Amino acid sequence: MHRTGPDQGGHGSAGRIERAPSPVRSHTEWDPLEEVVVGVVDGAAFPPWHEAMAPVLPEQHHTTFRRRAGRPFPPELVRAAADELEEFVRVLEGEGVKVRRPEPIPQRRPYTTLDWSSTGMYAAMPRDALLVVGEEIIECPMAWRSRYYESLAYRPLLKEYFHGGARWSAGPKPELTDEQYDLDHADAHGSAGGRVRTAVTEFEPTFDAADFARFGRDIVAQRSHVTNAFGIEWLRRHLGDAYRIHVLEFDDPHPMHIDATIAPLAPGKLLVNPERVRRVPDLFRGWDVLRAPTPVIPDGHPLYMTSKWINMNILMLDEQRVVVERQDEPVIEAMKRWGFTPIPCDFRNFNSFGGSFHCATLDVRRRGELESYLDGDR
Ligand code: DAV
Repeated sequence: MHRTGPDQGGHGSAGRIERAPSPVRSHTEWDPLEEVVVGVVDGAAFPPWHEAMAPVLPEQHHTTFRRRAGRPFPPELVRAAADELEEFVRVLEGEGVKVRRPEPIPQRRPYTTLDWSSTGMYAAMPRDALLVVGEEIIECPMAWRSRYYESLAYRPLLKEYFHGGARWSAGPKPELTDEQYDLDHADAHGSAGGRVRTAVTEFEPTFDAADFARFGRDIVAQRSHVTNAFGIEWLRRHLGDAYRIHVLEFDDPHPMHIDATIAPLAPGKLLVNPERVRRVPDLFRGWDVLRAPTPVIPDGHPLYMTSKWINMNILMLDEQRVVVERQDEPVIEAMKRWGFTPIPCDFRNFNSFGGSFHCATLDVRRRGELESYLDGDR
């Protein structure tokens, strides 16, 4: 394969400056990270209750969500999570990564469409709202009404990246009318093994970026309670022939976001959730499959929106360095055993908001070229 390195086509740094590359450029989850967006928890609020959220929120927190709908997350938790985000930013900067932050927008101000009204949630998880594929950054047509305007917090960055040469696009803005939801999803609960009946219908395309994992020319996707087949097909056609989207199904009765189910660590190295990946898909033939250690997050610690498998939601800084939760000894030890260099950072309070290091970030730029890494399907 012909490889075009950043230094080719010119002599020394002068040549590089003449061909200023797009500020957005990322093909994988593991190439060397140069610039990243880290979310914020400022103004984070419980969204208004909507039945489409029921299949993914842990059942023990449903009453909390119903009771506190539209109200702020507990201020002490917001403060603790914000402190952890600051530590995370320092860790990333210390490793030479340029960190950008969204501009907080009002989350509790009501908005309406022709059909419904809602308030927002937060700008904590850029991984959900925005998808970077190569030099393009895509605003996702998210399925939750409370996330309808979430990408506005990133607009100053999106405009800057566009002016710098990035491609900027957005999925078709969904109406999110009642036809978008299958609210009679009683059998969506606990149907591991069978096909999960999801909370979203095929009325219009919806997807969250976190339902896609990038492996160069191959992108691995899942259908979920927020990502429908229509959304995946829209993305497939939008990206064109340079990419292959593979839709996989896992043993997960509550699918929403693929990044606590599989996590590519480096070429040929895949971290998997041992409960959800019972049989490794043929696509990964020849890859080392590493099983995430059993989570150690105590039962008393509130995880409002995720399972404890958020322990495997790590961020690769390159094929070696990986940011891991400081208290998660088993993950730290496993990473060392597998030959990686874990960089610990406190993040447990942030975890309560529904994600960890991968969710809280969006890699804007990683060094590296567009290549193929998955040959198992050919
Ligand atoms: O528990 O699998 C992880 C990702 C949330 N953004 C879970 C959800």
